[in-house]
Amino acid sequence: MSLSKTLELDAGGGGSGPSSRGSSLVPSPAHSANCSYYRTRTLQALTSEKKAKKVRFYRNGDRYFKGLVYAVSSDRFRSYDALLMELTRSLADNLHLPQGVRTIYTIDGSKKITSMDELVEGECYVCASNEPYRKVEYTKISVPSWKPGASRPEVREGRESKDYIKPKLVTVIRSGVKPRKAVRILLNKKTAHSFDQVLADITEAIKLDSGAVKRLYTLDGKQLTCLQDFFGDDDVFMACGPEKFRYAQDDFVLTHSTKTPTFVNECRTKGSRSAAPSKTTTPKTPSGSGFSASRTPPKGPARTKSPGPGENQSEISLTNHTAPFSRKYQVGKVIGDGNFAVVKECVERSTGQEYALKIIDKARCCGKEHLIENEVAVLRRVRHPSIIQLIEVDETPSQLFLVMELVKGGDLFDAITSSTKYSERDASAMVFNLAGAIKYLHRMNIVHRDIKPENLLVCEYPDGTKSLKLGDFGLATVVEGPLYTVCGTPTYVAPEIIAETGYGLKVDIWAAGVITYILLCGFPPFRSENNVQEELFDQILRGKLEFPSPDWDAISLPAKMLISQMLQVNVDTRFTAEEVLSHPWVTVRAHTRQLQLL
Ligand code: PIT
Repeated sequence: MSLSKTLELDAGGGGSGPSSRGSSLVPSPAHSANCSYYRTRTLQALTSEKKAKKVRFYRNGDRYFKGLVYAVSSDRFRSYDALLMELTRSLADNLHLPQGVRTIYTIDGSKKITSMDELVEGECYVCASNEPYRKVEYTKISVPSWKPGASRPEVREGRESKDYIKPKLVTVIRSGVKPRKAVRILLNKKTAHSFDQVLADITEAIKLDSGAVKRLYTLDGKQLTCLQDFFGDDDVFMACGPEKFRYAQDDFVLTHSTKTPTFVNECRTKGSRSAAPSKTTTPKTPSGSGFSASRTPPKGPARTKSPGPGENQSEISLTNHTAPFSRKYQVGKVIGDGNFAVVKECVERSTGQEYALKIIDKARCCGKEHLIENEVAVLRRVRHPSIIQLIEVDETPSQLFLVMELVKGGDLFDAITSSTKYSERDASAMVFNLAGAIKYLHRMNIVHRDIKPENLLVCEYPDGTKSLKLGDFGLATVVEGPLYTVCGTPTYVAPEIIAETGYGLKVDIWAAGVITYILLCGFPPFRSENNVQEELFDQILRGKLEFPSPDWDAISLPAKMLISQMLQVNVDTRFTAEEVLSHPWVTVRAHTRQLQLL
């Protein structure tokens, strides 16, 4: 499930789209819609290095911007596309890179970077939209003293833009033998000035037996090296003195996924002595305690648990905000991630029932709150066999938790990459599921706006049959009039979105048409051979559909007819979801599948 490959740009047309801010339509080599699109991602996934590379990014032609340092790793950015999105989020605004970060140049402009693997530890790069590289003495704007071997970290952060600092409550646990101390610290622009100062504050708070806190690690063993590392996906850290960090993941098995230190034995608050829960095991809690056990999506706004006594966030607090959640669920491995969310497997302790848990980092979706609100509001309203079901919602001051139905077969993107194309029967069954989900949404006037293979999960049944479930409602919204917000993913984006003439429900049918085409031949209908987004958009606007030989020679005429109807540039002649569902290519095969199942 993709959580990050989505683009949004307000066209500023006074439309009724949810965003009124300019952001960016971000292209990506991975979405450039040429035939190597799928292979690109797979190769990247295979070769990308796990270890983070510290690199600095400048803005093309910007003489005053001192650059932003990122620790780039395949853990942090699932793809090059996700990195471009993140850079867009941090570097682009109405003035700078208004079309988002689309190209990364080497510092001298001699080469374009096309994958994360090409980034070199300690090097500087220049981010551009589509314009050519502009020569500026970038490295003289800011001396890159953060390079490997540079002495102290204070310089490396002193002059950086600190835009990434958003209020965030972190938990720091003393490493070493149990019982361990843990403290909770609020980081924000007032409390976090430099990496060293935060280390000193943590030292003061946690008082390691071995003296000062020298190093901090995430629970999966990655060392924090700069202030920005506090503001990533992790919010629980291990603090070490000069001694060697002993990484014992099993120590955290019960809790580390929810990032909840229920193994904490001893806590300190500022100005108070320790007062600690004295359990090292996860407490057994009656099911439902502190949490709705209902499978019915709760009505009304997401519940917010207001801080109780002693939970003043400006102090180091004893309170563990996620405790009720981790008592109810055991959280497991990551099954998807993105810019400001991660999806993990989880198990309801009382029933053994497995779910998917989407954890949204509130600090990182600053300015995008309307999208999260839309997502939750829409998810709460929907219930359909071809749509991922929301089970319940909870939140802490820093995170939002969406417990959802678990689908274990991966997403259609991965399925396509491993099997290239499908039989007409399989493809038709998938279109049947997808069109069913769309019909249901459209009846409620909900437009998904980001239908693509990454957002379709594959359900595998014991008899070997498969079906699709639609997820990621991050861009979904209720249609009350023409929408103008430019969003989606280039390969699947409908012409009326690009034309900015106002769009509605039928953009989902267009995307479904693109997916149907890909399912049958393995490549998208509208492509730019040179990876140029303008070229791709031009193809989409023209809507000239071809079924090139030999790939399409063996495909039936009804399949081609249906795709042609779904990919009509003219919205009025484009099929509705109902028309797709009653098309012979779908009904015949759907019936066949039903028979197979009997
Ligand atoms: C799964 C398995 C998986 C991902 C998901 C569910 C995610 C689903 C999802 C994500 C959203 C959303 C709705 C559903 O709005 O790998 O069972 O962002």
